[in-house]
Amino acid sequence: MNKPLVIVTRRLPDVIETRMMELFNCRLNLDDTPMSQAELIDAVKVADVLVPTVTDRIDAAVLSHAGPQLRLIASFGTGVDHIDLKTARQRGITVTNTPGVLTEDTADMTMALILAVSRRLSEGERLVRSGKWHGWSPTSMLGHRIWGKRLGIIGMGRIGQAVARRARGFGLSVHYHNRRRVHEALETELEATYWESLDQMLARMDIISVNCPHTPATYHLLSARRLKLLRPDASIVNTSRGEVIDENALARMLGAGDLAGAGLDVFEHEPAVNPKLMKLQNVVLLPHMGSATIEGRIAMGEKVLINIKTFVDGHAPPDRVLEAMY
Ligand code: 8YV
Repeated sequence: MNKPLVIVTRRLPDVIETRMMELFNCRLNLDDTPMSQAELIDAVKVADVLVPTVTDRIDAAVLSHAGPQLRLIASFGTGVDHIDLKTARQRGITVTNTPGVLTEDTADMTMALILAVSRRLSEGERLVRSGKWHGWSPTSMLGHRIWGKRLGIIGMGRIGQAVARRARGFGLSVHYHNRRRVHEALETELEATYWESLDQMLARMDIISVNCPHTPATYHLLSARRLKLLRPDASIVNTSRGEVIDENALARMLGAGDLAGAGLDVFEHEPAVNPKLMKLQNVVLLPHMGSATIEGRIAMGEKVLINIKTFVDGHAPPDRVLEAMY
């Protein structure tokens, strides 16, 4: 491929866009609003390489319009649930992502949410900003100690492991459920206890952290039935994908006091947030910012550049995504 046409759906860090324009015939979406389906269809008709983000739904309908020149979808992000991998494979389109470089930032955000929910940080800040704080009292703004509590991690991939390492420093005991048990040396290093049964783990934890990808198998993994297994004093944080939790059931339980709290960085229908969640005090709501660091975004962009460059030079890109991984 000679100077392939690369269409980038959202604005990326300046340094990445500059390099992208040096290397490729690059078309940027200058107004940075998420592309409509019609715009995505126009893009796949002409692009040799598409660089989408989580806000672009690259489904079978969009891909059915792809011209034969579209050979690579180099996604800017780790999660690939917005891309129909099967249809891409059937059409001979390679898909890449950006794993590894947002692990630590997302794990930091997970810990931030655990602390924010347990120690009521958002509520406290709202109180101060409201002007209604009348000073210290022995009984006000009491949260829950996290030291000595049990953390159940759902999904012990890179991010789950990074959460586990941090959690030990906060005095949490680490438990996990995963499709496959991790190897013994890693389990020992993380001091993590494996639960083959998700149901049994849920019933025993103080805090649950969702760190698995969204796939057909994990859609509503935390269903209404499973959420009811949690203890009423338990809380839940999610820095993965909203679809892993039945958000309506979660909102109902939080509203009824059947769960202590939740910290959510992701939602089922982003950017829409369930209005029931909006009304609750015991919920911390963040705008999908788990990986939002300057360093992380540049590293993600560099990965996208390497994936495209390697591919157009005729080699296997380092971060090729295969359906079998999900
Ligand atoms: C990214 C994410 O920023 O990488 C992911 O899977 O969820 C985010 O943190 C986003 O996907 C960018 O496309």
